[in-house]
Amino acid sequence: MRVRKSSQPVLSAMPVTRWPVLLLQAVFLVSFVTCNDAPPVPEEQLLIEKTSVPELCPRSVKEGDFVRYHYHGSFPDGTKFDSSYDRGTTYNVFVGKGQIIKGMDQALIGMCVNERRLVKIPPSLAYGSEGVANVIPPDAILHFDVLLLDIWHPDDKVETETYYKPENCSRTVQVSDFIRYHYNGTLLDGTLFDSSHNRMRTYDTYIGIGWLIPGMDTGLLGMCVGERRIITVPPFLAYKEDGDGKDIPPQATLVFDVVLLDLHNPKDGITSEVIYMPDNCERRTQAGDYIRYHYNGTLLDGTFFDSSYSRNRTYDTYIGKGYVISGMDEGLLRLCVGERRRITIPPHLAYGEEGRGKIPGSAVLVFDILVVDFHNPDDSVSITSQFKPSNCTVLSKNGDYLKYHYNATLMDGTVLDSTHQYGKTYNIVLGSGQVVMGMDIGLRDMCVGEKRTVIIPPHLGYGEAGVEGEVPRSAVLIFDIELLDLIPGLPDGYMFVWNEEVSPNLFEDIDKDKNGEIPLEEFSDYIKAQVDAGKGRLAPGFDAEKIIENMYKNQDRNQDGKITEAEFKLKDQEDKERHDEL
Ligand SMILES: *[C@@H]1O[C@H](CO)[C@@H](O)[C@H](O)[C@H]1NC(C)=O
Ligand SMILES: *[C@@H]1O[C@H](CO)[C@@H](O)[C@H](O)[C@H]1NC(C)=O
Ligand SMILES: *[C@@H]1O[C@H](CO)[C@@H](O)[C@H](O)[C@H]1NC(C)=O
Ligand SMILES: *[C@@H]1O[C@H](CO)[C@@H](O)[C@H](O)[C@H]1NC(C)=O
Ligand SMILES: *[C@@H]1O[C@H](CO)[C@@H](O)[C@H](O)[C@H]1NC(C)=O
Ligand SMILES: *[C@@H]1O[C@H](CO)[C@@H](O)[C@H](O)[C@H]1NC(C)=O
Ligand SMILES: [Ca+2]
Ligand SMILES: [Ca+2]
Repeated sequence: MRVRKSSQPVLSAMPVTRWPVLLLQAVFLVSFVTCNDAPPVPEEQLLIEKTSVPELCPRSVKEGDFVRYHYHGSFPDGTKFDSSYDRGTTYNVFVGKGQIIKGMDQALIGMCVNERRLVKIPPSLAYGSEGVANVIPPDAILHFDVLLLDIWHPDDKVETETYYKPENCSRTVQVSDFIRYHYNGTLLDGTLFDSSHNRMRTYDTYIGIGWLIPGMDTGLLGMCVGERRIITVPPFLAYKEDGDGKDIPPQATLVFDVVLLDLHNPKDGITSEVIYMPDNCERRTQAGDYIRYHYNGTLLDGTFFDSSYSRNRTYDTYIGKGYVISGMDEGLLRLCVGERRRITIPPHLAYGEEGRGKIPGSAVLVFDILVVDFHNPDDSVSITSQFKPSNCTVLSKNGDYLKYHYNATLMDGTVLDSTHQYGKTYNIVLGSGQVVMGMDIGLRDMCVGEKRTVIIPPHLGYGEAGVEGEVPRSAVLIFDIELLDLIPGLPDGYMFVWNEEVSPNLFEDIDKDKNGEIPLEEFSDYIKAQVDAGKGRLAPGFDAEKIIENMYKNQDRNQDGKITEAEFKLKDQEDKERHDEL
């Protein structure tokens, strides 16, 4: 067998431009023979001309291989006697087993896929002196223009070649896993027959349980998310002698370029990985708590799908009540404020086969979360004393006038407010509704000089609404408080009390000019004088003028701007019965 090497380098991409050259050679040969006017001498030797050789030739035909090829068969004068192209299907056959004429059996040896050969076969290696009735005359030399498209061998196995492996490859595909991947499927000659990209979605399937062709069922095993592989599947592990549809011919070797995007098992639960744990964690979330957290959501391959940060606010929800996907409901348990976790949720505990929005069906979700705060609707105010003076006998109670400093923060340390920045104390009458309920509670039973940390759940703070631009919705508040002054209040319901026995001649005492009636001015002067002399007390923390005015209006029964003795007595009488102001 003589193999003539092509004189020029031949580029695999240029078979078409070679074609006219071949034709010329064929014509030249024919004309040479006819010009000589000699009887055609049967050529005894097989002539092979490699007219196109691909750059890469990972495999070449050996005896026993099965091949698929196209050919154009002609006589030396160029007359066509047969062509696979006319039939639209490749010629498929085992090589070296006598299933084809000897010359072809020999000529195919050593060919690689996409190689093209012009083969000239003498009759002794073709149809001899008999020929084939009506097709091949006796002693015919046959020319075949052969293009090889496929090689495989019955002993072949699935071949996998990983060409990219991510740094972290902790979990790999096992039998019965569910996977999502992208692929480009080509025949061995490079013809694309299918691509998941054309459908704009991943291919999603169980693996190893017969949902896929056998070659893929094994070829995908052991992959990790992010890995890229070439999986070469011989036809007997793919679509066999039937092929599939119009794109996969019978007996075709298939080459899949695969990237794995997602992997889980229906038996999976969630996984929860601590990324950061604060030093102090006295309390952990439990079912029924209300939590505020930030999150970044990605798919397993790192594709971002959602983040609380993009909305500039935390995600807030009750835990364990089915308000969030079940995987998250579970993942939010046993967390500390300030903790960071990575929670990985399989689709059956997330958005299932349907997916939602940017989340594809059957996707595993990865949430990186940061716990901002949490509380329980049953929580009361938590009070921790930070400093107690040794003399802590006079304790604050409702009605007391308190002067205190505070630093207010959120649980994550965000500073909300501080009295120190205004350079003066915050002053309130305890129990009068001047501060949120939680603060009223937090300031109770405190003595001057005491320091406390008061934690206020939102239902005793600023509630679900928060304060626009200042306090987030449903936020737990932390107040560090120092009580600087306490002015005891009056008994409940009193705005003025006498410190000592009331003058028996009260009306006369107040009626300074002794004209038998008391205008507001006389009344006001008198009360203020008593307060100054320490004989009586006005409720601290309120506007004295207002209190006195109210007292006066109470006494001036007919509201004519003066109190008469009769009005005074009447009111005094009632008050003794009703325990009211004066
Ligand atoms: C790989 O995993 C390790 C440990 O979990 C982690 O520290 C590292 O950041 C990971 N690398 C990548 C590229 O994800
Ligand atoms: C498939 O082809 C597309 C488009 O050419 C390409 O982006 C992708 O990387 C290829 N490979 C896989 C595994 O999808
Ligand atoms: C979030 O806040 C940033 C900076 O304050 C602002 O630029 C952005 O528009 C806000 N985004 C939304 C969704 O409110
Ligand atoms: C979310 O991503 C942003 C930007 O990368 C990062 O600053 C933030 O810490 C992440 N949050 C969580 C909870 O992982
Ligand atoms: C404790 O303080 C109260 C009120 O300030 C005061 O009356 C009392 O004398 C103090 N007792 C001692 C032992 O200092
Ligand atoms: C508030 O914070 C400042 C600065 O840390 C500190 O000096 C002050 O004592 C704090 N006030 C209270 C009431 O805790
Ligand atoms: Ca008077
Ligand atoms: Ca009157």
